[in-house]
Amino acid sequence: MKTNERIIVGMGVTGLSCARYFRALGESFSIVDSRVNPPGLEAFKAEFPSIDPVVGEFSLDQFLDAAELVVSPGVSLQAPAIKAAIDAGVTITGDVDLFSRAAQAPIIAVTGSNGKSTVVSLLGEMARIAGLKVAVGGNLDGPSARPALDLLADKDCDLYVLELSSFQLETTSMLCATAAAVLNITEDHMDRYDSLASYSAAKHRIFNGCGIAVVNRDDASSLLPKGAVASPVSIGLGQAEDGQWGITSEEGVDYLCHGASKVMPCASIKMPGVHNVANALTALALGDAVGISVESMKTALKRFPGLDHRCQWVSNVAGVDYYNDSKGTNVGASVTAIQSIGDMIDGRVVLIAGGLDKESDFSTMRPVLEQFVSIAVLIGRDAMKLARAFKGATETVLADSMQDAVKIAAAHCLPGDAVLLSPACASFDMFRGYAHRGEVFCAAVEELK
Ligand code: UMA
Ligand code: ADP
Repeated sequence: MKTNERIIVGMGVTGLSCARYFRALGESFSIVDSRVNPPGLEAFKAEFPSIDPVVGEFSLDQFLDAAELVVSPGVSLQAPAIKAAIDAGVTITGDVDLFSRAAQAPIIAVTGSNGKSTVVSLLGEMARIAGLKVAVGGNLDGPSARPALDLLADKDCDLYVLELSSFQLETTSMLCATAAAVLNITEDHMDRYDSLASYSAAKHRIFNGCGIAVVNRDDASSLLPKGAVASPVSIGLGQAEDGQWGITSEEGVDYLCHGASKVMPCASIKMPGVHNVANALTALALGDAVGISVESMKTALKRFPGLDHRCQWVSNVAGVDYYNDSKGTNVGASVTAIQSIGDMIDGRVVLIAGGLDKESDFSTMRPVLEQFVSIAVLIGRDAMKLARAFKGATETVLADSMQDAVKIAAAHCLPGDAVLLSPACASFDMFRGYAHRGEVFCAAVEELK
């Protein structure tokens, strides 16, 4: 017989937001975490003194008895105890599902392998400039990060803008976003998925029940799966058909356009790089879908400088530009960063890459390495894996620390070249996270002066 217990699985940011949500509704729950001493334990006990968290290896019996598991994104649905509960018919949900059922304002949702944080932050700016009360959160991290359920606390909210990861979408059955986008799909988190197809299928759940689906014409894997119900609007870097978003050229000037009508010159977008032109088009398509005025969106595009650690210009030292793309944590992001920076400069790119591999295929970087990169300075636990994959495409050299990597990179530059930190790897082998890695890079660049 089931205990009819609702169990929150995970005591991270998400688990805590779920606990607060159920408490506000007066609904009972228990909470578990597979770690013996999860980082949120003390904070949880202080906030919920009457609830006894269960920590340590998941209990299969407890899960099989449960009525519902509210699973945090960091916990795989393939974990044996979770999988057994699913097979036994226990309901699985997640914070985003709970959020979508409770939200009283339109939702814009964004997923994709790369560009999510940039697009949702830009949309937040667009909505604020248009005078809307907007709440931005979800997977988005950084100083103002808020898990989805915490956004419900904002009273009289006009619009929610959510960044969603494939992990969050796995537990989201019917999001019902007013407008949703899959920006692009390239390999990421292959330590958690058995194939690119299953990772992609998780991402496409964002379109379940959605009004307007925004897809990327230039990335076939972002396109709608067969039988999807949402009406698609596409963006792409070529000419756009009626109702779609794209680029048009007139007298040598490139313009963002909506069908045949010009919106603004691409050069007026403050964020650097051609990938940010694609991000701008997606934000325009999503903003337009919820009725944000084009004038407000143009103003935001002219003002928004982009987020730190994303192709962020750091400094010019001795005629060499230094860019911090520490958030380039997968191969697709680094390929884009190399291409965007490589296209912008007269000289060559000196790449600093490496860290903790997520079972990526680094050989897919070879074409951009050949085209733009004079040397790759490799750091971190999996530096040798990158060195093997890069062999013959560009010269490589190993460095022991970020400081050494920056010094070696500087020594290989000529004026007009650029040094780009875009690791294509996670950072936790050497740093507290990508932001820490980016800060150490910026400090090392300062030391060159
Ligand atoms: N964990 C366990 N056992 C548990 C529960 C968690 O070992 O029982 C581990 C997980 O494997 C993971 C860590 O604890 O290593 C945190 O997991 P979590 O689900 O508790 O994470 P939260 O603190 O709730 O943060 C999550 C997102 N993290 C992940 O998906 C891993 C945050 O995205 C997100 O900002 C937050 O919810 C609010 O929505 C971060 C992230 O790295 C930024 N996301 C990945 C990415 O962007 O690539 C997907
Ligand atoms: P996410 O939230 O999906 O990780 P971010 O906006 O934080 O995305 O950007 C992470 C990195 O991805 C950037 O530093 C850049 O290298 C790359 N990137 C950003 N936008 C795009 C895009 N539209 N296509 C491909 N790569 C991108």
